[in-house]
Amino acid sequence: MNKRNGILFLVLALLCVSAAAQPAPTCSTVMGQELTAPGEIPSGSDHVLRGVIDVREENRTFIDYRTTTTPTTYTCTKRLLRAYHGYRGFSLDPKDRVTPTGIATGGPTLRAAVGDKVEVILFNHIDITQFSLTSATGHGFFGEDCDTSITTTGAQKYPNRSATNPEDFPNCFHASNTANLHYHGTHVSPDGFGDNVLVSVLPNRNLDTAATLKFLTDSYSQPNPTASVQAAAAASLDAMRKTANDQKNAVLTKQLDGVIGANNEAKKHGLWPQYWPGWYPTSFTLPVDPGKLPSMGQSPGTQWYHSHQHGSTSAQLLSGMSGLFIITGDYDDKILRLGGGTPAKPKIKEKVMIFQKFSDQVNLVNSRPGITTLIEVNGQALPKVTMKKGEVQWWRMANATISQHGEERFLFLTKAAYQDLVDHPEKLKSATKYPGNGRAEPAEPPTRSASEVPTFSETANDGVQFTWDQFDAGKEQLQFLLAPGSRVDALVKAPATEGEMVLVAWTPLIGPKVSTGPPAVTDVRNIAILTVVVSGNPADENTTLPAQAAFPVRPGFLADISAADTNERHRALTFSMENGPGGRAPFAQFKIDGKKFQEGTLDQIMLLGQTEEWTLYNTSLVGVMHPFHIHVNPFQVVETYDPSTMSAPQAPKFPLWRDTIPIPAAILDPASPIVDAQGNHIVPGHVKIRSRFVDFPGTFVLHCHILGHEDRGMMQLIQIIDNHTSVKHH
Ligand SMILES: [Cu+2]
Repeated sequence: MNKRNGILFLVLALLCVSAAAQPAPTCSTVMGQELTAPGEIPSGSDHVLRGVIDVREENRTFIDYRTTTTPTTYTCTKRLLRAYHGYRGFSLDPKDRVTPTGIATGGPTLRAAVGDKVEVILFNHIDITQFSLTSATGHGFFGEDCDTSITTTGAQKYPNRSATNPEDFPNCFHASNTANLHYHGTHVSPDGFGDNVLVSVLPNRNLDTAATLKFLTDSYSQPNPTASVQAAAAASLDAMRKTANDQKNAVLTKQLDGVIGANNEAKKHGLWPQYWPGWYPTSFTLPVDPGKLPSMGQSPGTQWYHSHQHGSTSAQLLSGMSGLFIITGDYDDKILRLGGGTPAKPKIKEKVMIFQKFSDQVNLVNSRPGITTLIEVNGQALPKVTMKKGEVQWWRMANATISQHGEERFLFLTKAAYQDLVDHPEKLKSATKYPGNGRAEPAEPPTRSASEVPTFSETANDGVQFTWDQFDAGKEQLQFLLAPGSRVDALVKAPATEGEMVLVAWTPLIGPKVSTGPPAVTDVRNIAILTVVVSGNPADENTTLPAQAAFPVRPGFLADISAADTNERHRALTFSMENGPGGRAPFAQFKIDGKKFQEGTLDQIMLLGQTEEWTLYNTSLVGVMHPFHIHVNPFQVVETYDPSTMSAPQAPKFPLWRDTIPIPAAILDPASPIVDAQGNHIVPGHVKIRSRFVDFPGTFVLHCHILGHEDRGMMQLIQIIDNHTSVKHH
């Protein structure tokens, strides 16, 4: 399965968009090659997905587009990155490895059906001498619990604390060597060995990995292994502490004392231990449709997984610690029959794509100026997708970047229009308008038509399928919107004429001023994702979009939630970005309801089985749309208000199910009575959502999916509690 391992030494000059006289460095990362799918860990014939994800650091290459050189150039960069190495089965044998080495790329694609069991063992073998030993526990063992970075002159650049910029633990970048797994888009328990993001798997290079692998493999066949697995973890943490003490590593010994103490404290209160000694076994079943509202099943669709260690989610995703999780069911069964094929032998081509950016930066503050990391696809830079004239392919795309804009327009440009923007970058900038309301109106993309570029007919958002009416109303569009954390499935139809087109993430310039908003893109090459080459007549390829009879039927558990269903249970949450020195985003304070994430405090408590309506406000001015994400249960978006484009809130004709929704940014309006923390009169943007908090009581989080915001506090700890009890009083 190591398809890309052998494809080395690509000459970057293959890409005719790059300037002349390029150096031709050798690079393990392929550029301009036909897109290939990541290696997969599928379910077995017994409906159990068994796999190992091993976190290790490795020197890996990726491709940057560099604007500091003359001429500007694509550059192969080699950095020490942490990575998810994937293995089929409970194995660490290289013959079972499905992920490449040496190339910056995501983890393996997990593929399981609704109803299947998922058993994935996570190992953390990160070398703590390579990645800063910042505290996972925040007990002040090091004097500085946050990751630090220095300027080129040696001054401390991060944290750069002041009265308005406290950067207090745990809401600062930290614990970059500690890992876990979040199964984003799954409807499973957030507790125990489920989709539990409240565990921290510590790096443990001294682990007897073979013995641990055997122990965990055996545990999966035990009827009730929790107690023995927890006992083994406690013994393993004691062994880690003893080793640290024997090696006279006082700092690590002290940290492990804190870890063991925290776990003992949790145990005393009947809570799940937070800290794990370099390993963690996941075990959950993807629930089938129970056919009984308000209970829900697992939506078949394009889900994904990623690291969710608070303080390091952004750095770890930039390292590549994310992968696709394709959950199959009736949805894909129907779509794979398009054009007369079968799911086993489809005529329609299914392309899975994970969009990632790569960087080794410790945190978001010390990014190297002049280098903008490209959005790579499946670890490939500017890959090529070949299509026949009029062919319809099925693209399943997950946005694993940590984009600072909150949402982007993904659209195709003709090669000629793209080249024109390469040659005339001033056209991007001069077209941007600043209406003076705290937002910018970015340049419109060049005009294009369905006869020139591929169209998108979306079949699902965030791994939740559309109804026929939703699909039919939104067919053959020239763009789709995609936020970090979100997914889009679309039937992509090639134009009837031959040619080459470039998919771009259109965010040329956003923000009140370039200097204070999120990083502006001034060169179209920094937002190019892939090229489509259309050539030849279709022979056996699918060329059809589905008719109603062929379209998958949305499961009953995804029935629309009405206002009456919520029974007047309303909440309002406000996402704010309070600017620090200079108003620059890296020093802003990221809050929900005026507070940063607080350990030990539940900010929202919902009752199991209840349906609620929440209004999510965004008071941020610099054009940033915070993508709201909540674990466990998807929600339906029933109202949107973007004050810069709407005179009143709008209800969608067909409310979409999502698990991540960007909240439109605020605008300045002197007549508004609403005043933000900086004293500006503003009109906030908002979305209204409805959700059923069903099936799984437990403790989990909601947060902004711009993960640099989450790491610094834009997150809440929440709980669903079961209000059924055996207590009687009569
Ligand atoms: Cu945010």
